[in-house]
Amino acid sequence: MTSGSGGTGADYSEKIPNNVDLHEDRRLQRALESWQPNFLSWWESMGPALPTQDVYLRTAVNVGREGWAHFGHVAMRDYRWGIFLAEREPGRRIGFGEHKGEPPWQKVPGEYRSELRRLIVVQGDTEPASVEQQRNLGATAPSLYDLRNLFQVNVEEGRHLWAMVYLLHAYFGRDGREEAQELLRRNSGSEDSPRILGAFNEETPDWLSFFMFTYFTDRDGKYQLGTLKESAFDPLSRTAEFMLKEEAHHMFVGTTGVDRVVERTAQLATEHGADEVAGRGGIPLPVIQKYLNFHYSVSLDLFGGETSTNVANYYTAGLKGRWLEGRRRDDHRLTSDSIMVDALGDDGQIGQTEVAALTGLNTDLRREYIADCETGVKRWNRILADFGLDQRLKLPHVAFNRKVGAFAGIEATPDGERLSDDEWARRNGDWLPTDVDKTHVRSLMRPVRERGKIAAWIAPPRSGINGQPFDYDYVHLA
Ligand code: BYC
Repeated sequence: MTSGSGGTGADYSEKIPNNVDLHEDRRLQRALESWQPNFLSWWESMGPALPTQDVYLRTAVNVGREGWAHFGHVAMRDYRWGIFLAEREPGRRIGFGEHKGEPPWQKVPGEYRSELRRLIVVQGDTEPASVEQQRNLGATAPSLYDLRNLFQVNVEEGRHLWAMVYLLHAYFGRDGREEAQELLRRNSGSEDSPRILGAFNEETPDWLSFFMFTYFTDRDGKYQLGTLKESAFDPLSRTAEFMLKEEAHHMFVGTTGVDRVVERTAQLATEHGADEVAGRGGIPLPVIQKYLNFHYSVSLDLFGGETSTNVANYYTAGLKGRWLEGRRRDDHRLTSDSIMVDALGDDGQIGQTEVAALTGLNTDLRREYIADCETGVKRWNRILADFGLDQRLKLPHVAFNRKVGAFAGIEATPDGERLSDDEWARRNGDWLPTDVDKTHVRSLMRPVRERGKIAAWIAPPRSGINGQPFDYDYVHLA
């Protein structure tokens, strides 16, 4: 592994691997070293429950374009969680808002301190939350390959927590250190101290949920990190940039995971008929659709309200930009622009309304996200078409099953027709997983731990990890 802290390589001789010259700031180093055992005890008690000897994992060693990761079998508790910022971009300028054109900030400006801290805390809170949600999945992995991918996602979410904790410790003094403690205290689904955002308090009890989560919810992460990468606060921008690199694999796990479930279902449906899929140990397409509906709709909530003064303020201040801000053909200030956002009309009907572009920025980001989600649905439908099947998957309407924003107070069908509360109560089981669906899916989740073998409800992957074959010994169980 790379050693020495010159260039962009990580210094692995230190207790906390990093490329931020941590040893030059003894106070900060000591503060982070005293948080480290708390992190490890959180990992032991809330992280992956399945005991393992070692796992074939990727560890970040460099933030450059080439050769940034090292692959090898490591005991998970010895994983080197480190602090990595992407390289500083010489001559970078703030790209939007009222400070557009000024140099980015290397310190936190006093007037934006609390907003910045809040954004970092919200982002940081999601990372350990997802590890907690996925804690028990190891017990039912469909193959050693999938088990390894789960653990890869888990250790990297742990590293993303480190990324946010570094910012809190390095730039927010005492209250930053307190927030870092709180990130380990809140827990997914806890009655007393739940995680901050809705989707991160939901269960991930089975592998279909895991693949949907990594497809839809991790993809919210991609888009939110994309906006933080634009931030005028340079350390946040550089952290987000490197996190996005790791995030790509998480979405690969989701995309190909759903691919493989759909493929297996399609295979069983062609061989035995659609009605026979469940009987033959597969997951019927209507159940896949319900899981999709659920994970997509709770992920839409993660973008906040259709209109938000918070987001307008974040943008104007330069804290959070738009997705691919540099490619937008406008003035990057948006003070006199407008946008059509999804809204509930005065007549109570689902429609659109025109608002100031700044307050509509959550909608702008959500739309970028929705367009990206469509690409997944297209690829899954191509699999169905290739098998000669007529059924198709589909994203539900933006008003379906929403708990945040313009449609939080109403109910709608996946086609976007308004429903009374009574009708919703009667019919939501047609669109969202019922207890019967969940029990069936869970009953299929029997672990497969033999090299090269795979559970009956999912197709094997096209290839293995890092050039290794599918039947590689990705995980040595304890
Ligand atoms: N649940 O003004 P509004 C990831 C609150 S995922 C509960 O419309 P804003 C990952 C909101 O806080 C990416 N509460 O919201 C994925 C506000 O409260 P206050 C995570 C919610 O601020 C998988 C009020 O409702 N990163 O990385 O414009 C695995 C009014 O809302 C929710 C970020 O989210 C909700 N869903 O936008 C691992 C980036 N939504 O102020 C990791 C940082 C809203 O009235 N966060 N509320 O008390 C943000 O940019 C913004 O805080 C949000 C909300 C986009 C989340």
